[in-house]
Amino acid sequence: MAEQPWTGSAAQQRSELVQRLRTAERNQQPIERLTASVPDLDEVGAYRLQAQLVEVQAADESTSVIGLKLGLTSEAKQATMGVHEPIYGWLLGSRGHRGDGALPVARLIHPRIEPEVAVTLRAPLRGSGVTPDDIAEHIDLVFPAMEVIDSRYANFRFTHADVVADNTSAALWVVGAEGKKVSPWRLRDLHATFEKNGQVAYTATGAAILGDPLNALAWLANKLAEHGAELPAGQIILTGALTDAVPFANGDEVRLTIDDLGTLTVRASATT
Ligand code: OOG
Ligand code: MG
Repeated sequence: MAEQPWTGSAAQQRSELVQRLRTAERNQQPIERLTASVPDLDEVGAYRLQAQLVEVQAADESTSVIGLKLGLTSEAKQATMGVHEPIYGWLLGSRGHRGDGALPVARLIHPRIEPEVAVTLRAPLRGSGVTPDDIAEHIDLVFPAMEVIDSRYANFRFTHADVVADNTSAALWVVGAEGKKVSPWRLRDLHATFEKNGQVAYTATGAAILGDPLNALAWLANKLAEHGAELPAGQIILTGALTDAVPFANGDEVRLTIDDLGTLTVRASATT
């Protein structure tokens, strides 16, 4: 039997919006934010577009989701991007690596890189009502990490719904080769130094992340529960940038040093 006309057109509109983002990425051609043409795109609709976009990306790259990321969990990021609410997205196996090395930026639109803390959990955690205490009990390892973001929107200009649909600007990720066992209650006090080409760009402590990375992870568990999902065990979870991002062009080298966690150094490379 034929689909209800309205069902068909809603699904069709979703596919068309996902294709806009995917085409922008493939052609390195930024687009106008989706909400300019679909002003009623809401949070639920945006996370649905995100899931569909990630499915298409994973299929195109014969890869799968290997982790999760939080975004806009620091005051610095929220102020710069003009969106005052945390967001989450997905990390693909084909788009990152462990340890120091080169990150391929040649196929990106306007890459920026930001310092992060990553964790893995020892057991899955399902919301709702998850507290920072619950998160602390579940954390296994902690890593220094970085994320290359590359909004598919012109000039990184977007609303909350737009950036969610764009898988939260996710492009590339890198996580330290070795995780450390750190008291979860120390995360907020860890001091981070983020350098670009030998100059300190920013410093921050873990408290920059919603007061404590444990708060950000609790938010994530509870938000995932709204969408029928859980925090997975063993997967990488980026807790959101500690500071603003910096432009990351071919030849740039950035280094992140975090108390107790060590150093991570990457450079932008034109080769893929
Ligand atoms: C959105 C993604 C933000 C973070 O760590 O705060 C993010 C953006 O800034 O384009 O990943
Ligand atoms: Mg990030």
